[in-house]
Amino acid sequence: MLKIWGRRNSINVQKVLWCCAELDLPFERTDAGGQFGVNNTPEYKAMNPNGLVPTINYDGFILWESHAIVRYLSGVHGLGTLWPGTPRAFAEADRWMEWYDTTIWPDLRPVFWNLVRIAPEKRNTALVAASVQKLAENLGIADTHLAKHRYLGGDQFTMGDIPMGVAAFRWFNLNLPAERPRHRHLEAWYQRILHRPAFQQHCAAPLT
Ligand SMILES: N[C@@H](CCC(=O)N[C@@H](CS)C(=O)NCC(=O)O)C(=O)O
Repeated sequence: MLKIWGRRNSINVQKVLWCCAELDLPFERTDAGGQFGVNNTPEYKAMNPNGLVPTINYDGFILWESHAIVRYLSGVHGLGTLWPGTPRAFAEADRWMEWYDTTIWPDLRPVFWNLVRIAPEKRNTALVAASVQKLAENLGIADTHLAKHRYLGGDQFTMGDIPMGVAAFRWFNLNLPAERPRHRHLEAWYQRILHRPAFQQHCAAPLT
Protein backbone atom coordinates (compact mmCIF):
# COMPACT_ATOMS: atom_id res chain seq x y z
CA MET A 1 0.00 0.00 0.00
CA LEU A 2 1.19 3.50 -0.83
CA LYS A 3 1.43 5.76 2.21
CA ILE A 4 1.53 9.55 1.86
CA TRP A 5 2.33 12.10 4.55
CA GLY A 6 1.09 15.64 4.01
CA ARG A 7 -1.76 18.07 4.63
CA ARG A 8 -4.36 18.41 1.88
CA ASN A 9 -3.94 22.19 1.45
CA SER A 10 -0.22 21.97 0.57
CA ILE A 11 0.48 22.69 -3.11
CA ASN A 12 3.19 20.02 -3.12
CA VAL A 13 1.01 17.38 -1.48
CA GLN A 14 -1.81 18.18 -3.93
CA LYS A 15 0.46 17.34 -6.88
CA VAL A 16 0.97 13.84 -5.47
CA LEU A 17 -2.70 13.26 -4.54
CA TRP A 18 -3.83 14.42 -7.98
CA CYS A 19 -1.27 12.13 -9.64
CA CYS A 20 -2.51 9.14 -7.62
CA ALA A 21 -6.12 9.86 -8.52
CA GLU A 22 -5.22 10.13 -12.24
CA LEU A 23 -3.52 6.73 -11.93
CA ASP A 24 -6.39 5.17 -9.92
CA LEU A 25 -3.80 4.34 -7.30
CA PRO A 26 -5.14 3.76 -3.78
CA PHE A 27 -3.23 5.30 -0.87
CA GLU A 28 -3.38 5.98 2.86
CA ARG A 29 -2.72 9.60 3.78
CA THR A 30 -1.53 10.92 7.15
CA ASP A 31 -1.95 14.62 7.91
CA ALA A 32 1.46 16.25 8.43
CA GLY A 33 2.87 19.76 8.23
CA GLY A 34 1.33 23.07 9.21
CA GLN A 35 -1.17 22.82 12.08
CA PHE A 36 -0.75 19.02 12.19
CA GLY A 37 2.95 19.01 13.05
CA VAL A 38 4.40 15.48 12.63
CA ASN A 39 6.96 16.70 10.06
CA ASN A 40 9.43 17.82 12.71
CA THR A 41 9.39 14.60 14.75
CA PRO A 42 12.52 12.43 14.73
CA GLU A 43 10.48 9.58 13.16
CA TYR A 44 9.40 11.79 10.25
CA LYS A 45 12.86 13.32 9.80
CA ALA A 46 14.30 9.83 9.58
CA MET A 47 12.19 9.46 6.42
CA ASN A 48 12.58 13.02 5.17
CA PRO A 49 15.44 14.98 6.76
CA ASN A 50 14.07 18.22 5.26
CA GLY A 51 11.07 18.04 7.58
CA LEU A 52 8.81 19.01 4.67
CA VAL A 53 5.75 17.43 3.07
CA PRO A 54 5.03 15.37 1.04
CA THR A 55 6.84 12.12 1.75
CA ILE A 56 5.76 8.69 0.49
CA ASN A 57 6.50 5.13 1.53
CA TYR A 58 5.62 2.81 -1.33
CA ASP A 59 6.15 -0.80 -0.31
CA GLY A 60 9.23 0.23 1.68
CA PHE A 61 10.60 2.75 -0.81
CA ILE A 62 10.69 6.15 0.88
CA LEU A 63 10.74 9.18 -1.40
CA TRP A 64 10.41 12.95 -0.96
CA GLU A 65 10.31 15.93 -3.37
CA SER A 66 6.89 16.23 -4.97
CA HIS A 67 8.11 16.20 -8.58
CA ALA A 68 10.31 13.16 -7.99
CA ILE A 69 7.29 11.41 -6.46
CA VAL A 70 5.04 12.37 -9.39
CA ARG A 71 7.66 11.13 -11.87
CA TYR A 72 8.17 7.88 -9.97
CA LEU A 73 4.48 7.02 -9.58
CA SER A 74 3.86 8.00 -13.21
CA GLY A 75 6.75 5.80 -14.33
CA VAL A 76 5.52 2.79 -12.34
CA HIS A 77 1.81 3.11 -13.12
CA GLY A 78 1.42 5.49 -16.04
CA LEU A 79 3.85 4.43 -18.76
CA GLY A 80 2.49 5.80 -22.02
CA THR A 81 -0.05 8.05 -20.26
CA LEU A 82 1.19 10.30 -17.46
CA TRP A 83 4.78 9.21 -18.21
CA PRO A 84 5.22 9.71 -21.96
CA GLY A 85 6.59 6.67 -23.76
CA THR A 86 9.74 8.02 -25.43
CA PRO A 87 12.70 9.99 -24.04
CA ARG A 88 11.80 12.94 -26.25
CA ALA A 89 8.13 12.95 -25.21
CA PHE A 90 9.24 12.53 -21.60
CA ALA A 91 11.50 15.57 -21.91
CA GLU A 92 8.68 17.64 -23.44
CA ALA A 93 6.58 17.00 -20.31
CA ASP A 94 9.42 17.09 -17.80
CA ARG A 95 10.57 20.52 -19.00
CA TRP A 96 7.38 22.11 -17.63
CA MET A 97 7.89 20.52 -14.23
CA GLU A 98 11.39 22.06 -14.10
CA TRP A 99 10.06 25.35 -15.44
CA TYR A 100 7.50 25.54 -12.66
CA ASP A 101 10.32 25.19 -10.10
CA THR A 102 12.75 27.64 -11.71
CA THR A 103 10.41 30.25 -13.20
CA ILE A 104 6.91 30.17 -11.70
CA TRP A 105 7.15 29.08 -8.06
CA PRO A 106 9.79 31.69 -7.02
CA ASP A 107 7.23 34.41 -7.84
CA LEU A 108 4.03 32.52 -7.02
CA ARG A 109 5.24 31.63 -3.52
CA PRO A 110 5.51 35.22 -2.19
CA VAL A 111 2.20 36.15 -3.84
CA PHE A 112 0.41 33.17 -2.28
CA TRP A 113 1.95 33.68 1.16
CA ASN A 114 1.26 37.38 1.28
CA LEU A 115 -2.32 37.14 0.02
CA VAL A 116 -3.38 33.98 1.88
CA ARG A 117 -1.20 33.20 4.88
CA ILE A 118 0.17 36.56 6.09
CA ALA A 119 -2.02 39.02 8.02
CA PRO A 120 -3.07 42.02 5.84
CA GLU A 121 -1.12 44.56 7.92
CA LYS A 122 2.10 42.58 7.51
CA ARG A 123 1.88 42.02 3.75
CA ASN A 124 4.73 43.10 1.47
CA THR A 125 2.63 44.79 -1.20
CA ALA A 126 5.64 45.92 -3.26
CA LEU A 127 6.90 42.34 -3.48
CA VAL A 128 3.45 41.09 -4.43
CA ALA A 129 3.13 43.70 -7.19
CA ALA A 130 6.58 42.89 -8.64
CA SER A 131 5.97 39.13 -8.44
CA VAL A 132 2.54 39.38 -10.09
CA GLN A 133 4.12 41.38 -12.91
CA LYS A 134 6.80 38.72 -13.46
CA LEU A 135 4.24 35.91 -13.26
CA ALA A 136 2.06 37.61 -15.85
CA GLU A 137 5.04 37.87 -18.21
CA ASN A 138 6.25 34.32 -17.66
CA LEU A 139 2.80 32.80 -17.98
CA GLY A 140 2.79 34.33 -21.43
CA ILE A 141 5.45 31.73 -22.33
CA ALA A 142 3.08 28.90 -21.40
CA ASP A 143 0.25 30.69 -23.21
CA THR A 144 2.26 30.83 -26.45
CA HIS A 145 3.15 27.14 -26.12
CA LEU A 146 -0.47 26.19 -25.45
CA ALA A 147 -1.58 27.98 -28.60
CA LYS A 148 -0.11 24.99 -30.46
CA HIS A 149 -0.63 22.14 -27.95
CA ARG A 150 -3.66 20.95 -25.97
CA TYR A 151 -1.49 20.16 -22.95
CA LEU A 152 1.96 21.28 -21.83
CA GLY A 153 3.63 18.00 -22.81
CA GLY A 154 1.82 17.75 -26.14
CA ASP A 155 -1.60 16.52 -27.23
CA GLN A 156 -2.39 14.41 -24.18
CA PHE A 157 -2.48 15.10 -20.46
CA THR A 158 0.80 14.08 -18.78
CA MET A 159 2.71 14.52 -15.54
CA GLY A 160 4.01 17.74 -17.13
CA ASP A 161 0.62 19.37 -16.49
CA ILE A 162 0.55 18.61 -12.77
CA PRO A 163 2.78 21.31 -11.22
CA MET A 164 1.46 24.02 -13.55
CA GLY A 165 -2.12 22.83 -12.92
CA VAL A 166 -1.92 23.51 -9.18
CA ALA A 167 -0.05 26.77 -9.88
CA ALA A 168 -2.75 27.88 -12.34
CA PHE A 169 -5.46 27.24 -9.76
CA ARG A 170 -3.70 29.72 -7.45
CA TRP A 171 -3.07 32.24 -10.23
CA PHE A 172 -6.73 32.26 -11.28
CA ASN A 173 -8.19 32.19 -7.75
CA LEU A 174 -5.99 34.55 -5.78
CA ASN A 175 -7.36 38.02 -5.19
CA LEU A 176 -4.57 39.74 -7.14
CA PRO A 177 -3.90 43.47 -6.78
CA ALA A 178 -3.71 43.88 -10.58
CA GLU A 179 -5.84 42.71 -13.48
CA ARG A 180 -4.63 39.50 -15.07
CA PRO A 181 -3.54 39.88 -18.69
CA ARG A 182 -5.61 37.80 -21.12
CA HIS A 183 -3.83 34.49 -21.75
CA ARG A 184 -6.48 32.85 -23.90
CA HIS A 185 -4.66 29.56 -24.49
CA LEU A 186 -3.57 29.21 -20.89
CA GLU A 187 -7.15 29.86 -19.80
CA ALA A 188 -8.50 27.21 -22.22
CA TRP A 189 -5.94 24.69 -20.93
CA TYR A 190 -6.85 25.59 -17.33
CA GLN A 191 -10.51 24.88 -18.11
CA ARG A 192 -9.52 21.44 -19.41
CA ILE A 193 -7.56 20.83 -16.21
CA LEU A 194 -10.46 22.04 -14.01
CA HIS A 195 -12.78 19.50 -15.60
CA ARG A 196 -10.63 16.53 -14.61
CA PRO A 197 -12.33 14.64 -11.75
CA ALA A 198 -8.95 13.87 -10.13
CA PHE A 199 -8.11 17.58 -10.05
CA GLN A 200 -11.52 18.49 -8.63
CA GLN A 201 -11.14 15.85 -5.94
CA HIS A 202 -7.77 17.01 -4.62
CA CYS A 203 -6.83 20.45 -5.90
CA ALA A 204 -9.89 22.67 -6.25
CA ALA A 205 -10.66 23.54 -2.61
CA PRO A 206 -10.61 27.19 -1.47
CA LEU A 207 -7.03 28.34 -0.84
CA THR A 208 -5.90 28.23 2.80
N1 LIG B 1 10.56 20.94 -3.05
C1 LIG B 1 9.72 20.31 -2.05
C2 LIG B 1 9.09 21.41 -1.20
C3 LIG B 1 8.26 20.84 -0.06
C4 LIG B 1 7.64 21.96 0.78
O1 LIG B 1 8.14 23.11 0.78
N2 LIG B 1 6.58 21.62 1.49
C5 LIG B 1 5.92 22.59 2.35
C6 LIG B 1 4.41 22.55 2.13
S1 LIG B 1 3.94 23.06 0.50
C7 LIG B 1 6.15 22.21 3.80
O2 LIG B 1 6.39 21.07 4.12
N3 LIG B 1 6.06 23.21 4.69
C8 LIG B 1 6.16 22.98 6.12
C9 LIG B 1 4.86 22.61 6.71
O3 LIG B 1 3.86 22.35 6.01
O4 LIG B 1 4.82 22.53 7.95
C10 LIG B 1 8.66 19.45 -2.76
O5 LIG B 1 8.33 19.79 -3.91
O6 LIG B 1 8.19 18.46 -2.19
